[in-house]
Amino acid sequence: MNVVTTITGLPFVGKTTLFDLLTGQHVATGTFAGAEAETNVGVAKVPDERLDRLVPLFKPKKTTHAEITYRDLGLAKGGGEISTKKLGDLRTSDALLHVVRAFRDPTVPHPEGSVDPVRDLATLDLELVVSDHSVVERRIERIEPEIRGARAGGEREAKERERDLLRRCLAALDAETPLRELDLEAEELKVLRGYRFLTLMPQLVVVNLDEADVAAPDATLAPVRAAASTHRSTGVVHVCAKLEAEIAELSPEEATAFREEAGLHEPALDRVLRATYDLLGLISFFTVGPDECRAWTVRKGATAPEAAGAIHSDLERGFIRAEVTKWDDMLRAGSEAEAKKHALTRTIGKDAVVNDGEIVHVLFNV
Ligand SMILES: Nc1nc2c(ncn2[C@@H]2O[C@H](COP(=O)(O)OP(=O)(O)O)[C@@H](O)[C@H]2O)c(=O)[nH]1
Ligand SMILES: [Mg+2]
Repeated sequence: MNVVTTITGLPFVGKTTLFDLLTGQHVATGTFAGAEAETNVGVAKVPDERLDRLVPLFKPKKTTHAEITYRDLGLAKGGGEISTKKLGDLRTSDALLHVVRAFRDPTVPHPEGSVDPVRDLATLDLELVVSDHSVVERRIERIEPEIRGARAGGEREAKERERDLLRRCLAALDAETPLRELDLEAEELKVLRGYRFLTLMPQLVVVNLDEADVAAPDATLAPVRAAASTHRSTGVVHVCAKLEAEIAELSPEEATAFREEAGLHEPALDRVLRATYDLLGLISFFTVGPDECRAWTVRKGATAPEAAGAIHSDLERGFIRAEVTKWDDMLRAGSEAEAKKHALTRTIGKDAVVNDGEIVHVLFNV
């Protein structure tokens, strides 16, 4: 599956800097007029040590990591206001990555006049609530005549149920509660997903730290974590986009030395990508062979045919069975033949679930 994450946040918080880091692009960052105007799209490779360790075993011609598509939407209309059209553009995402500024740099203007990540988080969250609120209001207005016009019976009842559900949403939004806080049945969730509500989307809050705080980030992070923890499907990670951008220019050896000195234990981008995976409930499985070793993305709980469908629709349509081996069992066995010999490979049918880190070989017939 192709996961689309949209980067949001107030102007000049480091969205484009982070976008460039994630996607390896070089879109201009800065505080000049127009820096916020464009929408940028790029792809990030999801780092996966497991896949990297399988490569020497199979010596494939090609290695393909899983990917996440990132979009960088400048939200500013000017004067710190957020453009309504851009808010609408957010609706086509699977998740939102919300950058909040915690770096102090006095040369970078702040639309609110001071650095306060908790306030900024609330400001943008409120924008999202307001945007969803207007969608719900409009839909309720339109659904009433539809109910009157519908034939009595199933059709009318379905519309009435939808209206009642939308009224529940309206009440939540009136109380400034994001829709992901509602306890929803699977069927209700399906109806609401169709509206692509912004407050229903998982949100990863990325705190963009000051260079001086990277070694001891907890004091800055604690209040943001406390604010975010009141919402479901909301994660918090930290980066220092500026430092990471500087590190990205170094050789691997220099980068490692720099990280150690600065007290950065792990590349921040790995953390962001992994957190996005966790937040969306995604897992990776692998296919291996002499042509290609590759990581694929599916939702947790995907069945073997669904996983096969991520590779190609023919594999799902003609699915017979799959042979699965845990990646580390394969590594220990040394080859597919040895893994089979030691009973490390099992055969699964169409109702079985594929797990994170499994190597999957699909047998199919179309
Ligand atoms: N000091 C400091 N400056 C940063 C950091 N991240 C971004 N900036 C600067 O903030 C300005 C705005 O960054 P940009 O990525 O264009 O922000 P955007 O408007 O949210 O896309 C640029 O001048 C960046 O160099 C950071 O972590 N620390
Ligand atoms: Mg920008």
